[in-house]
Amino acid sequence: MSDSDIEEAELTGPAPQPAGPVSVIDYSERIPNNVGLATDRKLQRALESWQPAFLDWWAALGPSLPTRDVYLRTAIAIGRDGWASWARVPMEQYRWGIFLSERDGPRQIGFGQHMGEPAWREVPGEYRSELRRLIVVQGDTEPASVEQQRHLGATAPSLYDLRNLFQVNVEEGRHLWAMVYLLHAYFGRDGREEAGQLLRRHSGHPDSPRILGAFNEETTDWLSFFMFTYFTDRDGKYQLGTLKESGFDPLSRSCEFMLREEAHHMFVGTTGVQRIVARTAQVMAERGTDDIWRYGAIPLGTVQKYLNLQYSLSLDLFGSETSSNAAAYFTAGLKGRWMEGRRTDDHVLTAVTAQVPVVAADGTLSERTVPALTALNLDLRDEYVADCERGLRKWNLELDKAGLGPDARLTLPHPGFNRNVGVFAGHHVSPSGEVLDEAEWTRRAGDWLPTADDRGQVAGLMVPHYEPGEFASWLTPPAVGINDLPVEYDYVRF
Ligand code: BYC
Ligand code: FE
Ligand code: FE
Repeated sequence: MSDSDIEEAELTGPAPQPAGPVSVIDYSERIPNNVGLATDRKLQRALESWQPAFLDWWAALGPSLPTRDVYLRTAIAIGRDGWASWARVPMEQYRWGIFLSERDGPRQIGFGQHMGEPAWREVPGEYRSELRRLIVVQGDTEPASVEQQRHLGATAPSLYDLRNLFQVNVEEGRHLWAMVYLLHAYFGRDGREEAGQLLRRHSGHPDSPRILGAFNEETTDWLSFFMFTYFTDRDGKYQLGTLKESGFDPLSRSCEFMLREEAHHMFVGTTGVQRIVARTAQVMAERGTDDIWRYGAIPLGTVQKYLNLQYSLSLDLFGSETSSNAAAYFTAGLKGRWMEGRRTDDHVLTAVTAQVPVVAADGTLSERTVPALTALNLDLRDEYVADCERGLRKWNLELDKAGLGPDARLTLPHPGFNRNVGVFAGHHVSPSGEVLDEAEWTRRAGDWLPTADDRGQVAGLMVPHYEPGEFASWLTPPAVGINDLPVEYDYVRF
């Protein structure tokens, strides 16, 4: 890190900011916030130049379906009512705000070598580049998902679902703002440079792709979207959960606030897949066959293939099972564990070991012992997998309820299946955990992952349903509408 970096860090230090001249723009109106934007000239200048670039990006790579307005929840203040203000909003007028969760009192770092010290209100010089890296990686995923989902509006199964898609999209846009705020307020010139780059990398771009693998994949259709919000947004939930523990207090508080919004994204995924499975189960039971394309429903085998793909892509997002990066982040107090406060160990982990998987040259799977600090990516992944299982139980209940036999079940594939990151990368592992040779993998991959043909069949069902109360044939209507409104409300107007 250069001296000018340190200088900038000091210059751009945190609140309390000196009261500047009263601005001509009403910042709390245009950019709702609780970070003192109205009196922070430096931050205003940075955001004033970034905001037009953001709006250009939103127009070019945000939702492509033209609409008049959408029934949206907007965070306009931090309190109980303010964070969920409901209204019909033209999407380009959505107010992307900047919010930090509020704290009762001073907070202490809860893990690592700085355990017990007061949480940092500015960036410690020695951790500047690691913190910036974590914030950039987090920030990069948010606009990436908007890009991946941009064309889904054209084939929405209902206005209710269309509205949920747009709600997720604007909130991912706000999550980008949350990370850009941190870069602008705490990282000086290189923070501003990174904030610009977040709008210049694009999902799937051959020359400047998004940073993490899953965010360069196509979200081809609504089955893929619901799997994405279930599995990939859930990685977001878990990663934000670890950053919420961070010793860098502004990051911790940003992530805590983002997690509130993330709950809705989890809801969209869980209930979206559940409604598909419910329809599938119903049609399978009625027709006595699992070949149900011709009845306008999605066969369970196809649902399983999409699940296999999105789950394995999402497991890659946790990084390698053993990672010196993860150990360093934890020891430095930058990134904690899931529910760090509820763990009963010493929160330092220097004297503990953990088991991680290994694949031998002959394909045998076993485990080896490593320092627990280096196995923290796996620790988080294990928490995530247990959470994923909970949704699967709900989905399988739909199959149970329809009276289908024990073979009609969705399952999570083996963690080694279809992996590109970590110990399983470079090996071919079947969903049941057998290590296969190249030839056998090639022969069977189409049984486990969506083929062009599967995607084509799914695409055939993706026709838009824009009449209020109308739903596509391949999923059931939701049990209730949004914010106590009826299911048949016109959540989106054209
Ligand atoms: N693709 O040491 P390793 C969300 C890189 S989702 C490509 O094992 P580490 C959202 C890695 O960066 C949550 N590259 O990894 C969801 C490293 O590169 P460098 C996003 C990958 O650092 C839906 C190298 O490989 N937030 O919010 O321990 C919609 C060695 O890896 C991948 C975060 O991820 C991959 N999948 O852990 C909207 C939190 N995996 O550094 C939003 C911040 C690894 O050698 N990020 N690599 O150049 C982190 O904590 C860590 O960067 C990771 C990786 C957990 C991602
Ligand atoms: Fe997000
Ligand atoms: Fe999300």
